[in-house]
Amino acid sequence: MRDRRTFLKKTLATTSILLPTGLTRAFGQSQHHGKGGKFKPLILSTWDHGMPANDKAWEVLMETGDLVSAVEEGVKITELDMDNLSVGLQGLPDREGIPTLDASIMKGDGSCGSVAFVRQVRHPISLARKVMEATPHVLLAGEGARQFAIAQGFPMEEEVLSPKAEEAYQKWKVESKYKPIINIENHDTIGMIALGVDGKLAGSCTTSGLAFKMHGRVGDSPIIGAGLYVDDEVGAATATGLGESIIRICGSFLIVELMRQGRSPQEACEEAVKRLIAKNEKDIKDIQAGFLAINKDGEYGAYAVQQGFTYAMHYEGGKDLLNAGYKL
Ligand code: SD4
Repeated sequence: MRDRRTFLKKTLATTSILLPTGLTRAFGQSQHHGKGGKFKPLILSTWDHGMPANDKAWEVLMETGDLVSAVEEGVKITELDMDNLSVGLQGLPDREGIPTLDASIMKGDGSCGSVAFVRQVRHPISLARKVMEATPHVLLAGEGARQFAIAQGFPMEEEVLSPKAEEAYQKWKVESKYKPIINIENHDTIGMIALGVDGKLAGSCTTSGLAFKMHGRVGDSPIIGAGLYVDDEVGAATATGLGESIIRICGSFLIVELMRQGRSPQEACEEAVKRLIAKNEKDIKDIQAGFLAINKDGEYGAYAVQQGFTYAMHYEGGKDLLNAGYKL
């Protein structure tokens, strides 16, 4: 067996220095992984593409101080990334060949908005923000979400698959096997959580969901409490991976509640992974799911079911791409 303990130890080694302003700064790439590291402000995102998304979010945060705009603008970078096949309209389509998108956004005061099963909208995260700010609702889905987008002046994109998505879809159609199994090595959904210097929190999550899913399938990403949860009193969490397994345990809400009861972000993510494994035991070998969490003190954590979950972090004075610990 691979030496998981050593791996985790490396991931959890921590050193940071508390500055008098309440800001903390880390020195050196490997010195601040995992619990104990304290950063304010702090932005965390899922997967490698979290790096450019964090750059944008950081820039917006520094320019405007607006955490919600930071987490919106950050993930919009990923929604436009033509190499990303799990976020945005260029993502892999459902089994009918149609890309359908899910997204959510949340502030630590409980305001939130999301869209599910939405078509032709280039930036579902911005539509989710509109749901939060311009309607009395939390979640709009399908045709209603599209009509709301039109009413709000969002341009409607043509439903043409990106060349990469078209190629993958044609290959899939040869056998047309419906197996809602996520590619363990290659997820791309982006979840972003951010802590401002004032201790306020916000988060965003956006995805095209599972490749070749059933038409109408909605994952965890637009479900507040599953793919994303943010509470200024405690902290924030976001999820990536097989949405069904994450919804089953209300993953992000669970992590925030565990932190409320005193667990560190790292401990809370590990407990959520344990719970997820227990509730999805039958298929667990084929499931990947990963969680990210921060608390209001600027501590953070990450953990996944399987090896391979990376996350990006941006803080005062630096940024890193890190490997999360894993259970199996
Ligand atoms: C979903 N959680 O729709 C998303 C997929 C994902 O990396 O995270 N892929 O189930």
